Amino acid sequence: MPINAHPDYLAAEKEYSQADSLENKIEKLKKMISLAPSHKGAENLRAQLKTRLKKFQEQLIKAKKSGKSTQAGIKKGDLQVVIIGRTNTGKSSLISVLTNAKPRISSSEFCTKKPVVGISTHESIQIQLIENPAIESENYDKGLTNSADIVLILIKNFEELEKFQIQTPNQIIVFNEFKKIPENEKRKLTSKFQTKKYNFVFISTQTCSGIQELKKKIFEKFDKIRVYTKEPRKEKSPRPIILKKNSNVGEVAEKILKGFSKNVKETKIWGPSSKFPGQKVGLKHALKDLDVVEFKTR
Ligand SMILES: Nc1nc2c(ncn2[C@@H]2O[C@H](COP(=O)(O)OP(=O)(O)OP(=O)(O)O)[C@@H](O)[C@H]2O)c(=O)[nH]1
Ligand SMILES: [Mg+2]
Repeated sequence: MPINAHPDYLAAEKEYSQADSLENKIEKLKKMISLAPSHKGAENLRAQLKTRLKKFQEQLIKAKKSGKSTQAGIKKGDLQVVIIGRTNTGKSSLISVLTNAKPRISSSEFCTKKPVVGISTHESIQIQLIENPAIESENYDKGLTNSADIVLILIKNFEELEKFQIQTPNQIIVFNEFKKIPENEKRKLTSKFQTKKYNFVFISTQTCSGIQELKKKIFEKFDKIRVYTKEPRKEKSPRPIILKKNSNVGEVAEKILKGFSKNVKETKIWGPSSKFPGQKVGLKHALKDLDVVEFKTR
């Protein structure tokens, strides 16, 4: 090793190579720079690292401005819900109630520094939930919120809501009851939410009250349909395919496999969009939630 680097530097280099987001890369690169050898022979190395750091920092500014997600490695699911809120509103608690994710839950502030991803299964479909780090922190990922199908805004009191600039038609206000709210108080809050035409639900991540109602609301809000597929003389698929509303038969085939629609010889359907069970339809036939589609290929 010509530059004679310290083992700490090599360890930092390894961490850098494993960094999964731009922010993370910058952090690790800074560490590498601080641990890089200071002798003359390593001048080139130090210069290279600094140039790289500058490049990443510029990329980050650009990404933040454009509102694109800077997180690598989160593959967007068909149904994606992002939880946002101020620190200590119970975002990590909520994602651990709803999904298989086990993030750290703590009364110390800004505990979650990177998005947490979890999967929730509801009526045989999988929903991807993500906890976005606290909205008032530098780790908050705006791009993630922008690309979500549904945004859950988690609050502990009504006043918190005033601080949110985000207003999307696909948001649900989730009021986390840290202390049980008396019924008369709840009625007052409910009318406040209703005046503002908010879609809202009261929950508690501790007692799990309201969690079923929240799941139902999430599910209803997706502008998607579930379509089962089957092969002739076989049972329908155990899991439905998720498609946007008004998708047609051709789009189902393409979702199974790109180019598959060209091989389809005949299609039969069962369910809400069919006139009768086993109706033969063309590729342009628009489907409805819970239809079953059977493809016969050439
Ligand atoms: N009493 C009560 N405490 C709760 C409830 N939900 C969360 N907490 C507590 O509130 C604190 C913060 O919870 P977290 O789930 O870590 O909050 P967070 O929004 O993820 O916080 P950061 O990621 O640090 O921004 C923890 O001490 C939780 O135990 C609730 O419904 N009732
Ligand atoms: Mg958290």
